[in-house]
Formats: sequence, C-alpha cells, structure tokens
Amino acid sequence: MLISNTITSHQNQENNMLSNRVQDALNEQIKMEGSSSNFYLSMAVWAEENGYAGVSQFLYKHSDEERFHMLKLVKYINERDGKVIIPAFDQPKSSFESVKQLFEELYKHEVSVTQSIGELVGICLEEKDFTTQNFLQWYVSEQLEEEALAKTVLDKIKLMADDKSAWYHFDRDIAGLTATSIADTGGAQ
Ligand code: OFO
Repeated sequence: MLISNTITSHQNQENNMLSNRVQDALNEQIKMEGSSSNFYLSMAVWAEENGYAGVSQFLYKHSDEERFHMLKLVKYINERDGKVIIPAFDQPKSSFESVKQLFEELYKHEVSVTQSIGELVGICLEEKDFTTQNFLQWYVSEQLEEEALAKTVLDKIKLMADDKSAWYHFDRDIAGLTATSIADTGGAQ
C-alpha cells in the first residue's frame, strides 16, 4: 500500500499531475471556502434583518469574495487535470446575540481558515508539489489581510461600546471597508 502510494506520487510528479493527497486537501479547502461564503451570507442576512445596512453590505460582499476563493481552487484543480468534488455544505449559524458577537465569530473563523491554508501548504511541501505551494501563496497573503480586517473591525466595536452616534458612523463606513483598504493603511482606520 505504502509502496504503491509512493509509486503513484512519483508518477504524478513526473506527469505534473496532482498527487491524491494534494488533490484531496485542495478539495477539502474548496469545502472550507464554500462554507465561508455561506457563513458570510448567513451573517449578512442576520445583519440586514437587524437593521445594520452597512454591516450587511460588507458581509454580502465578503461572501462573494469567499465564493471567488472557492472558484479559484476549482479552476486550479481543473488546470492541473485533477478531479474537483463539489461538496455538500453544512448549514451555517444564522443568529447572533449582537454585531460584536458576530465579528468575534467571524474572526475565529478566519483564524481557522488561516490554519487550514497553512496545513495545505505543509502537505504540498511534503509532497514536493511546489507549483501548488506557489499557487497557495495568494491565499496565505489574503488570509493575513482578512485576519487584520476582522481584528480592526473588532477593535473599533470594542472602542464604540454603547455610543449610538459612533455606531451610526460605523455602520455607514464599514460598507466601504475591504481587506485591501486595511492592508493599505497598515490596519489603522
Ligand atoms: Fe477565503 O479568505 Fe478568508 O476565509
């Protein structure tokens, strides 16, 4: 079993095909990005229902970005002549105690995605698949920016506490906030 796996892995490298292990891990990441998109969508719906128009706009937009992350992986596996499996997605959480709690969960979620990307990069290195490892660097940078964005928003929320006028401005301004805008300002807004 071990010998045949090693042979398959060597053959895959020679043919520039994905090893089964890398392909499975990429498909797992497809599930994670798709689940992220649904999670953001569910949070957007909750924010809209609860009158936070700007927050919901921000989250709808981010849901689309996560779907793009999923599609980028789908295209990559196809380009490498691999097999894409579109998975079933678990139902995301749909109610939150507050915007603060929502962003706390969002931040935790992004940390877990960063971890998953890190593990995926580790698998590529073990499998000596440097092409995929290189492709994944885009996700490594993206996660860095997204974690910074979530952290910045959480810090703002903590500062605002119960200040209604600050919340009004926050809800108005967050609609225009993106991971790139946070990265450009070094996290300061
Ligand atoms: Fe897919 O970028 Fe965050 O989760």
